[in-house]
Amino acid sequence: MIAIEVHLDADAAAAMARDVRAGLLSEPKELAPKYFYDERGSQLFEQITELDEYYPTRAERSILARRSAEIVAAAAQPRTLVELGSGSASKTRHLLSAMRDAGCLRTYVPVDISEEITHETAESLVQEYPGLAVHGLVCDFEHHLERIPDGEGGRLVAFLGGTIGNLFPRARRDFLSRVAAMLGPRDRLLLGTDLVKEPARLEAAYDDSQGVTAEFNKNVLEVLNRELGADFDLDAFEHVARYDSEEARMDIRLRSLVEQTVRIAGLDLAVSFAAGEEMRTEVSAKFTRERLERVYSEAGLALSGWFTDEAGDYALSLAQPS
Ligand code: AVJ
Repeated sequence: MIAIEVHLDADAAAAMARDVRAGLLSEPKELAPKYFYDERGSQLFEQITELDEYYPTRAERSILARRSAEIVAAAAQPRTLVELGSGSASKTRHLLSAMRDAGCLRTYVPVDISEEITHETAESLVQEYPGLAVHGLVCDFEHHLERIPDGEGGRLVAFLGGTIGNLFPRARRDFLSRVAAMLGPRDRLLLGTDLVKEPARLEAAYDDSQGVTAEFNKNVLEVLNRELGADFDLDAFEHVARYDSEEARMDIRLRSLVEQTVRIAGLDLAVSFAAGEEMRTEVSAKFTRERLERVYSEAGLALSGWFTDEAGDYALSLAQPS
């Protein structure tokens, strides 16, 4: 009942080196948020999701806990649940249970970058859901969407957690267009998005009083020190999290506290920072229903369902090919 395919880039290390070089040489400097998530970074993100100030994970979980049956009905009783960035699938069980209760559940397709977690998740789910087939894919789903198997009887393709917010507009449109191209007429996308709200609450969610988010942000420097032999001094940078209301996104940076030169041995590169210079490490876009309708329509999708938590802080939306 379990089949797992691995499509990992042989040259992930080379891709990282290329990315980091380009980012450090660009003006302003920039690093991609995917490099946050080594083991320590993943642990720190887990801690973030438990902070009082960081509401998105709890809000999304409460929508799934309360409304999965409605979501499954609105998605026309899909037989297959595909999950992009499945991880430990902790929130997914609400959807799987609703599909089981509706009598439509056949197959779960977790797509994740971690082979170990995908195996563990598959093992537990086949025990929890007797008869469930798991067809896992270990890959970077941003690049390997085409590998996702076709499903008879409709697929629900879930992309939860608000990770879409990390993409800049062009990358977001490209990604959603490719999702649209893989969806058949019976398939639906289920997308998690954080919503626009008062800047003070947004900024608190990304600059918590315990400093966990600051540590998470700085951890990317530790990743570069280890993977690329860099000599970043984490104490020479500070965490900056600002809401950009024009672009409707959180803008997260590391600010150099002093004038300094950092050496990245693995890239054979030395990079200078001015005192006060900021390097962007992440954006996290916030949406309204209208904005999301526009984003969908630019990608060949149409919004067909809208589910928020009681406070209206976060949305899960359904979309279908238009
Ligand atoms: C995992 C991308 C959804 O943007 O809220 C949390 C990452 N960064 N705090 C987000 C994050 C700082 C998170 N996502």
